Amino acid sequence: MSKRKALVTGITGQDGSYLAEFLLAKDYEVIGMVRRSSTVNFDRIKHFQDDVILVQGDLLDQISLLKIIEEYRPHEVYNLAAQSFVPTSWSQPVLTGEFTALGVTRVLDAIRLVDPNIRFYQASTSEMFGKVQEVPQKETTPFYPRSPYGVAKVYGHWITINYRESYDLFAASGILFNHESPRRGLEFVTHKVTYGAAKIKLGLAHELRLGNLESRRDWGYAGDYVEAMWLMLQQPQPDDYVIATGETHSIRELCEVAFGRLDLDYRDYVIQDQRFFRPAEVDQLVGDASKAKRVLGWEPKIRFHELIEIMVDADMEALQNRR
Ligand code: NAP
Ligand code: G4F
Repeated sequence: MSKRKALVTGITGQDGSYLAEFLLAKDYEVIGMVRRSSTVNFDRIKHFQDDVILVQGDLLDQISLLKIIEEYRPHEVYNLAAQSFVPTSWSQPVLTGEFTALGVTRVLDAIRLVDPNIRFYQASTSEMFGKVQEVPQKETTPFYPRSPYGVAKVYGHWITINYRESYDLFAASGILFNHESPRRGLEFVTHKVTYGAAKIKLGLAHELRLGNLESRRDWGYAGDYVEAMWLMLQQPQPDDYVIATGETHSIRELCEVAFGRLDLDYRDYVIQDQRFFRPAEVDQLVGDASKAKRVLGWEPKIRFHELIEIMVDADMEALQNRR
């Protein structure tokens, strides 16, 4: 029997790298779409780079998407590419809309034109709930996005549902709450804190400047969450699912755990800085993933404390190896 083929946009990102590893372990042929850049940014995928096919394409370029899908004829397409950093969405709102909103339509149109039997996964987000209308948030909770990023993702979510209903595509939207790992970008708060704490422990920094310490997030482990993406595309019918741990913690608690792992008191080092506050904040997110548990049989394995400790330990090791 020939191998199943999956196209992953955003393969160089945190989730793309874990998903590609997961699919390779399931014996998929993995095609990863990468943007051309003047220097390679394959840090997260270099350990399996030779096991996947990397092809150049961009969410801004319809022809590149059409050509890739036409040439490789994947059975499944995972659209993970996006401008994913919330603060950048205020400084580059139009570009964020082009990548994160319209980019989804470009991928869906390419699928519709080449082969409507291809199964499609859209990387939606708890940021769509924004100023939350219900606690905890589930699939039926109304959206109230609080950033240009959140607004763009609401478009991506609804165009996925619209193409499912208009063209009968197998298109699923995963509403994933924050998920982290040692491969998380350094600008996101978990990694900023774990890396910052490790640098302070090693005498490489003396303070850590952060924004709002009171906002709360439902943080899970990226390695667990990519399995849920795959499960969504193995169902008899396409649908939308919340993926979350059901626990919520503040940035202050995150600091306590990360610095505590290194026997440090975060209050001696963390400074609040207006530069890192947002024009509009999402104060609290906590998800109800009971539908994913019931239908997909999915549950998170790694919880908040363990996750943060894994990240601190990985940062300590990486910084020590660099010395
Ligand atoms: P990430 O680390 O920021 O990765 C984003 C990926 O998108 C990178 O591979 C990036 O390529 C690629 N990309 C950006 N613009 C592109 C374009 N115009 N054309 C082609 N590729 C482009 O994000 P992540 O944390 O892995 O998240 C994956 C997806 O899940 C994103 O859509 C994100 O919005 C969504 N999401 C994430 C979370 C979370 O907590 N991590 C939660 C919910 C939803 P370069 O390497 O070239 O920049
Ligand atoms: O880590 P963050 O930047 O993640 P945010 O905004 O929740 O977005 C992430 O999760 C979403 C899922 O809900 C994804 F869709 C999105 O792509 C991304 O992966 O910020 C988390 C919280 C915010 O309340 C922020 O105000 O941390 C607060 N924070 C406090 N100080 C900070 C900082 N965030 C950052 N990045 N840097 C700070 O210094």
